[in-house]
Amino acid sequence: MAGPSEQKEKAVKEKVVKEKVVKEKGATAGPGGKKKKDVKKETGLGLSVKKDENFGEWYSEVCKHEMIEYYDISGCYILRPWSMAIWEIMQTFFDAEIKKMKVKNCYFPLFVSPGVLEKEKDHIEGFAPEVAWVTKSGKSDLEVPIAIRPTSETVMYPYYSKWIRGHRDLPLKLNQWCNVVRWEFSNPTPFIRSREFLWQEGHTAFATKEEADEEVLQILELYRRIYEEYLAVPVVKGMKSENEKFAGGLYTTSVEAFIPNTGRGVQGATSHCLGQNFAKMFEINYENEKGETAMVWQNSWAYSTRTIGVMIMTHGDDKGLILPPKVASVQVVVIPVPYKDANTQGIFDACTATVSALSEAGIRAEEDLRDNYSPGWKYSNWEMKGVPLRIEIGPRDLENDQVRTVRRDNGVKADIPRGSLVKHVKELLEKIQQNMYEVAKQKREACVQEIKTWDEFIKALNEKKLILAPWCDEEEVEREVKTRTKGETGAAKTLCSPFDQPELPEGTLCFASGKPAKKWTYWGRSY
Ligand code: 87F
Repeated sequence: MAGPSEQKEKAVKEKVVKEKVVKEKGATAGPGGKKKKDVKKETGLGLSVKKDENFGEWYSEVCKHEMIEYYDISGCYILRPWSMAIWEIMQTFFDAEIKKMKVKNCYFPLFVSPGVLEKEKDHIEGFAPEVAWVTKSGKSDLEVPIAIRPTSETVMYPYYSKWIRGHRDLPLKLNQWCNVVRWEFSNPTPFIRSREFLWQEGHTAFATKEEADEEVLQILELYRRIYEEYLAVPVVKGMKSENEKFAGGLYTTSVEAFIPNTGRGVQGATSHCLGQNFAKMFEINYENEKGETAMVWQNSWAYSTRTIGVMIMTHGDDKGLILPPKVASVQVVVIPVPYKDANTQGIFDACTATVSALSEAGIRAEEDLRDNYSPGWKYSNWEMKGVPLRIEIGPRDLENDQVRTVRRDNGVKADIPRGSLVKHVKELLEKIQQNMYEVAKQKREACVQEIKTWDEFIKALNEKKLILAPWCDEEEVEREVKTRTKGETGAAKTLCSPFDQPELPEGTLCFASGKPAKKWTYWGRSY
């Protein structure tokens, strides 16, 4: 029988063809080679597809305005300032929070020597086909090829072993902000599945399991806050199944999001308790208070630029992106609406004064005074880019000492007096943030389907539901469900068992095996 790594190699070969197709779709024609559709796109007026009609194409188009640029290596994307700014805002939040927890930042090299990578053979086996290697320098072969980190356990833990000697060296809490490379072969998708991505990886070591357990949940809560408070995306906190957990660890917790349009779950971030598995492998021992040799308990945790993809998929509409105010690099765009014989300079000055007042109050505002575009064109362009609030200033607004606000999330317009500009704009931005979360949550709730039987499960799966099912929690049963649901669009699997468990009445049976159910678990296809 083929081992996991052989199976993956086979899958790899099969998918190369697919990959080429994706690449062609992603690439835009160069100068002189523009297709009609591309020219239309470049005017910035409107998307060529609707979110409900062709989600994949819609997503790709939305990303191109101006979050990412496709690159000439499949699965790699350029993060443009519009998306990088979002990453930086989340980074500022998370970095400050982990520093409060006494986590320190560090940086380890990008390269891994084959020896160390081999060391944790067992858990690396399934991942091996995704590891990228450097085999040459210039034209000559390297004596020993070196791997590019897909994650940094093997890079870091040899040094944990060196640095941790006595109980006073614990806890050791390190984090690094870096890029990692996983040579994925399944359908690359900007932000969601790319071959190189940015993340933070936290790696901590403790004397006791209790301390490790506590940190796992503290970090998970920060991940929930990134999604819910910053990206306005509702997530479920829960425990991964034995099949879906990080194989090298003890248990894996995650935040899971759901994309109603595709009916797919998406793992938002993971916080693992590694137990003592890596401590054994890398001999991370220390002398405890009693003078005995003891092994550390470890955790690792990460979130990546995937967060941005989940946000785009959740909120975007037929006009383009919708950015939650808390992560938008431009929260308010101010657009002059001059008329032929109106006081154009007065309007421009009012725009500049508005931006100054907002900026001074800590609101990220910009004016668009370009004279080569009409106001209407600018409206669409900034809508496409997802700016949460637009302010228009025309002759009538100048006369009435007011500005016109237009919300990106629901299109609602309001005239507000310039005298209380800052107060009103702050309130509006908070309302937009709140409303985006509420709307996303309602849409997700509408997709949740509680089921009890196999038939109900299959029906709900076909209806793209987020399935909540009583489960016996047996690995073999999850594997069977995967086999039985295999098809074009991928198999169904567990997403997580929510920490917040609904009541499970005595005698409830597993939907798949008919054995007594142990817990409620979310199931679905996933990214
Ligand atoms: C791909 C290639 C090689 C995921 C891989 O989740 C190894 C791996 O170990 C691999 N893809 N993983 C699991 C990563 C686990 C863990 N690492 C630290 C995290 C959080 C941060």
